[in-house]
Amino acid sequence: MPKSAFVAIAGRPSAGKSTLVNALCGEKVSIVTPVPQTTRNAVRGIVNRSEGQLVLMDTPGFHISDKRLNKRLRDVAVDAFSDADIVIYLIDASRAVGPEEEALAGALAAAATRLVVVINKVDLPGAKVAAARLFVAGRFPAAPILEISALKLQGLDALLAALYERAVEGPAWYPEEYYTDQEPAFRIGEIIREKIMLHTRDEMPHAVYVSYEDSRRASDGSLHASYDLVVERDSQKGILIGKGGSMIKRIREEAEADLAQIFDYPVILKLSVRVDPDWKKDEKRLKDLIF
Ligand SMILES: Nc1nc2c(ncn2[C@@H]2O[C@H](COP(=O)(O)OP(=O)(O)OP(=O)(O)O)[C@@H](O)[C@H]2O)c(=O)[nH]1
Ligand SMILES: [Mg+2]
Repeated sequence: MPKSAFVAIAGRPSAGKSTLVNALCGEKVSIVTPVPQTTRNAVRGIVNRSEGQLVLMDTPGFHISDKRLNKRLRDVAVDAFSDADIVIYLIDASRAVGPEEEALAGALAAAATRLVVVINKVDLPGAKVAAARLFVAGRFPAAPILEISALKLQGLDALLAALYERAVEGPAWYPEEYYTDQEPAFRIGEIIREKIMLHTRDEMPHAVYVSYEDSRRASDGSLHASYDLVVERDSQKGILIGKGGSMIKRIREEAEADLAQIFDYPVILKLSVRVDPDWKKDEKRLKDLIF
């Protein structure tokens, strides 16, 4: 009888959670940038093997802040840890353990019996693996500790073996050919957001949301999709458009190139920029965007 499990991935911003989901699924499921708090949703990636099905739940990086957006991101992450059968606690060995790690470990106390601790970025020369081990051994003495590099695909077979060992017999939740359950409109919006974050990371990585407007299939099979890039201020609108439209063109072209790898039909984007100074203050909007 095959096994199945929901596996949430917990970690500080930029710990490598989305990189790990993509590495385990072998596909670009979740966007990755060097900017902390890139992921805003509990994005699901699905691993299908002869042992059974793992549904991986990527989560927003756990960050302590009173801002509405951060609170919403934290709620989404904590909900995912609470619901999961197994929780991967991903620790970034390239950074020192600090108050944020302490707070996350505190939030994971309720999941202590379901934890698999994974120390990431061991490929980096300055990786503080011993310090990370000491930290978790003090807090979660019964949890297994594995070492990986999600980027260099090291240690992933041992991690999968540990996850399948903990999964229980049960039905697959998704058809075997699925590696994610995201709707195309959401996925396309995320790829656009990734390009925005990569190219405007110093100016406004968190000021933007990407709003799906509409789409249609052309007779040649291509998908024509319109998105609004919503920013908080006029000055940000200028940055996003760039000189003579150069920035928005670059974002569109790079997103279309990625989408050509993901979908088996061409995706043609129409991007517009608009300003909404209050989008982050609107509780309902945040709930619609961050889930
Ligand atoms: N050297 C190295 N870099 C890594 C590794 N895993 C992830 N990274 C890098 O760390 C950065 C953040 O990776 P993400 O996967 O976006 O991290 P995340 O935890 O999803 O971040 P948030 O969504 O912001 O919480 C990116 O620049 C990755 O390339 C690793 O194993 N080794
Ligand atoms: Mg992420």
